Amino acid sequence: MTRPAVPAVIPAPVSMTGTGDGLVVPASTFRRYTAVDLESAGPRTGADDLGEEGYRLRVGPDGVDLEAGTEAGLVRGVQTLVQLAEPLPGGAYRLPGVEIEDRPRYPWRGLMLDVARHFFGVDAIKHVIDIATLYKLNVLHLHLTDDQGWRLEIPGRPELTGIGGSTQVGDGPGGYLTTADYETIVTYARARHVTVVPEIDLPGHTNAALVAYPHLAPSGYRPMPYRGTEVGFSSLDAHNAAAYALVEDVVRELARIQPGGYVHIGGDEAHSTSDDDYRTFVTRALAVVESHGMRPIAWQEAVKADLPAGMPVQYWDTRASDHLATAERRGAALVMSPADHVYLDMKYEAGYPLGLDWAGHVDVRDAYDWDPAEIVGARAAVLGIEAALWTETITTVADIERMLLPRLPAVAERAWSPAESRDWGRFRARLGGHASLWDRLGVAYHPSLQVAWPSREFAAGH
Ligand code: TNX
Repeated sequence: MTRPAVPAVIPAPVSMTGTGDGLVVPASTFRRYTAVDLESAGPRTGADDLGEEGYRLRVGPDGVDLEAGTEAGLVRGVQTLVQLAEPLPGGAYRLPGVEIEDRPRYPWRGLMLDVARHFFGVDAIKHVIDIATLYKLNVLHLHLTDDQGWRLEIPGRPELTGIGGSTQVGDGPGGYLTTADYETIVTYARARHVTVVPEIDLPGHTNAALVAYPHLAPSGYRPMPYRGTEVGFSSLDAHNAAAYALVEDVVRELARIQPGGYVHIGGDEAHSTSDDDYRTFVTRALAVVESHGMRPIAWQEAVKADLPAGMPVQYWDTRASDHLATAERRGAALVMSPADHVYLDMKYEAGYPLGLDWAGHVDVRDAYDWDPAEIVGARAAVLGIEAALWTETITTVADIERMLLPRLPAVAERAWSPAESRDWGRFRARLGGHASLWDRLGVAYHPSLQVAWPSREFAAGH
């Protein structure tokens, strides 16, 4: 007897067995992307052994049985069903017989999108959420402010977006999310059990805010609209009470929209802020965040200040290992974004038309073949993994797609699947199997030579 083939589900489930006969379901069961008509999957919540996001899925000739302890678990299981469904001529789908039991390795499986360097609006962000959801990510970190633009409307602060939102890298018009836009995004994400983590980058990366409010700059610094890509020159004045009033207004609005949620206060590359001022600023900003009942997170540089115990810190700059050591020593919870593995704004290879290369090239294997345990000490508290897409060179939705695919599924597998299941040879074949899904969804991808694409013509233009 031959064993039934095991389908190419990404991230790899904890356990999956092919059981032979499956079933054929009508096309109406699947809606575009990630939705399945749950009625026909006979979903049940209340299985309390599956954790926050786990699920159990059985497909056989008699039907589909999806079980989870939570609605989030059901949503994750539905993504597996979407990936299992193989289109048949005529519009129906074939589901293979399988038994799956699955749950994530890490509770934080994120993607950061920079909407400050180039602005992307509601539709583009929803599309990114769809792609992230397909690979069972649960955090969308939005980098909302930087030197080149301020992208979130704040009540009572029309200059932030009216002036600060009018620039971007290059000569485009910029743009910003209204509060209503932002709430639409949060609601759309929440329905998919994805948490939006807004980042307001402080005290550096603030030139756009300073153009709106020049009096918040340290003396001697005259803010001018900035459309370049070099950073590290801007800072809010840590000794100006009005700077903290700005932080207060922003955090109050974020707390109104997502009570009890995260606020990412940035903290990276504040090269023009003295260490003393940095500590002063970050400490006060953290106090503002906490006073509104919100949960702070920051980039790794924030370990230079005193952080509340257990506060998550996002590790990105592999050149600064002292930050990592300090974070570990202090018992910080780490969100792992090592640039040489998960910075999806890095070029795939020399000459790739999009992206940067300061952290080297990141091809699919770099994104897949690593583990947090190889970077941090055994006792470090790893909260999860987050890919990052900075947009200095990214101007269209198709650019975003080509940078995310096929690398984001690789990062997602690192974040969800058991460390022991890591197997590059098998992964590159499973990943190749997803090209037909991307084609069906009309999503562009980079046909990296590292991936074992099924024998098919490389369609020109991918
Ligand atoms: C570093 S990562 C930055 C960003 C850039 C990115 C480009 C981080 C916290 N700061 O400002 O966009 O490199 O790769």
